[in-house]
Amino acid sequence: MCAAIMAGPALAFEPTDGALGFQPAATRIAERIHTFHDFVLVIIVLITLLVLGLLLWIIVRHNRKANPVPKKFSHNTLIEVIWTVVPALILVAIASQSFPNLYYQDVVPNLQQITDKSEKLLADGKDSQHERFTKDYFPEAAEKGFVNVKAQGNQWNWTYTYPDLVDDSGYPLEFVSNPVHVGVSTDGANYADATGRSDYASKPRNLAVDYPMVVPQNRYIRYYTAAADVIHSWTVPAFGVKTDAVPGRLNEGWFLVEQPGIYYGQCSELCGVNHAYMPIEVRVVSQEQFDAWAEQMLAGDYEAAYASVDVFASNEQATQFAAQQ
Ligand SMILES: [Cu+2]
Repeated sequence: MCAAIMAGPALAFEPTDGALGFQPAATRIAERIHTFHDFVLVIIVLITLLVLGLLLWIIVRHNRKANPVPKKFSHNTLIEVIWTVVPALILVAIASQSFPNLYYQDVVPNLQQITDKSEKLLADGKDSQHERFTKDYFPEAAEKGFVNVKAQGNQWNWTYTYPDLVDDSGYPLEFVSNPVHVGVSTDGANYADATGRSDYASKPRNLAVDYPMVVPQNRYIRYYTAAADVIHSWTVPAFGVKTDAVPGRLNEGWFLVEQPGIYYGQCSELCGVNHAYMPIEVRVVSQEQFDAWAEQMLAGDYEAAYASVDVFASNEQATQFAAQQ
């Protein structure tokens, strides 16, 4: 049991009361977004202070009493050059940080290139370069290939499909992920009826689902989004991931999570009356747990599969467990 807990989800990533800032980053994508956010925040604060200072200066020094006879010049070439060039440079500075992040997140990595580059850097003895490279790229995971998952938005739940996990008749693993609670009540009658579980009171409201998306830790996850009816958006804040799910289109993205845990998100594109009640729950588990879960799901034993990844009865327990580490 102890070993099972040790290997199980250890952190809960969800909104918390009174929190300021982002949920902790669970992926390199989110880390880079947070760094970029902090960088832009400094620029924003400096500009705001400058504008505030100029305003105060004008209010105090150039009001009617302090400055009864205003000067009447209409041009100042130097100052016009400054207020054109400096903002342009600020925008270039922001873009220089923003575009690499966009590219990093938007382009699904070429795993072969990652493996090759990692091997080449090591072979050339460029250890420090290799260390920097492995901050953003994960050669060990790249060697294992992608885990593919499709998230289809429906009014109002998500369907997850694992095209690589195929049963004996050739059908891929596919299941619907329904919310535990619907609406403002914490009543989970539908959930209890459907699953036979009675733990709905301990689940985070409007975040928990009956059958979560499950992925292995330290693997490149390539996800696709699609929609059955209207536009939805598949979002997990701790991953720094948000991809529109558009009817008739297939969008894609990727993430890699090192830390096992329970990660929550919500549909982030207004999609109708129950938009607030189609949450996203991702459980990141060890490869062994993932394989066992997949086998049970393919065999149709959803409850046993769920139990195998539900090492913690509640997120509170998961958080407490993580705090004790
Ligand atoms: Cu939606």
